[in-house]
Amino acid sequence: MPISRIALSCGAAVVCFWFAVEVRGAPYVDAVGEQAGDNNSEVDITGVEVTRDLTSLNFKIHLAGDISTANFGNYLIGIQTGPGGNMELNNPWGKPIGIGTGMNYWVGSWVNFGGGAEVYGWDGGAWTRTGQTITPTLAPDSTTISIPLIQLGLGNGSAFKFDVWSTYGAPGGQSAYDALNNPQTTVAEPWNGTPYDSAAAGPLASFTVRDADANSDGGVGFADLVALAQNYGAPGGATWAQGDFDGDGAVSFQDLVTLAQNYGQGVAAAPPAAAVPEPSLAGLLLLPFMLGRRRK
Ligand SMILES: [Ca+2]
Ligand SMILES: [Ca+2]
Ligand SMILES: [Ca+2]
Ligand SMILES: [Ca+2]
Repeated sequence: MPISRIALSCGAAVVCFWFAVEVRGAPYVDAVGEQAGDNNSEVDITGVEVTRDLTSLNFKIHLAGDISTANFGNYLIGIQTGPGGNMELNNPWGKPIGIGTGMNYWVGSWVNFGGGAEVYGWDGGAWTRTGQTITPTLAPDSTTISIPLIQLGLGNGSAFKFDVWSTYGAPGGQSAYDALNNPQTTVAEPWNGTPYDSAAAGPLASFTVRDADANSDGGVGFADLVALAQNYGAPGGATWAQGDFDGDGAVSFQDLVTLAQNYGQGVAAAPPAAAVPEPSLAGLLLLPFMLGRRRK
């Protein structure tokens, strides 16, 4: 019997304590049909999923149109990790798009010629490439850019804000046709290079990198425990989302230790009426023994 089913049915007294309120990180959703221009749905962002795995931060950018048919779209990500970012709405590709409160990293990607993505960091005076060119995973209506965490200076507990933009590569100097954090048209005529500031448009999206955060919602809680429990004992081939937190493909005691060490991080406190005790480290580590007992 999967451990999760034991936990969910409260079949064992100890496991009944393993409920906690999690901060749910729904996929980031954008309006549809509000992009600048009439029929260029390949630059109409409909949503973005952000996930992490052992080594990478993955941005899956969903578009309303087929990016492989009219494959001239450019898809950009601006990331604010802390003070000291670029506040002048410029970036390495010379597009008047940025975050007026500071942009520390900038990712530019294209989907023609097989696709590619470049990551740059702002050092206070200039943009500098970090790492090699990344090859996005392309689908008719999405492009997924997997960025090594180290290229963004991110680790366990790192929080950042971001926005995702669409535009075109040629002619140069064009502004944002769509922006994830704006349900309205960004600027009336982005082809004329009117600057676009995401900080002025509204609250930026945010994400927190957490070890053992299987479902990438920024917290380590019950849902992550369930993901691990459902795959506990897998000898190989498991993913981060399935509870393999050290990248060896197995879901084992070592992964459970990582989860236990991070359990409760980024998870909202339960309201008083529904308050239940947090699971203890010792309680979590009893999991394999309980599983063994149930299997007999
Ligand atoms: Ca949109
Ligand atoms: Ca939008
Ligand atoms: Ca989680
Ligand atoms: Ca593992």
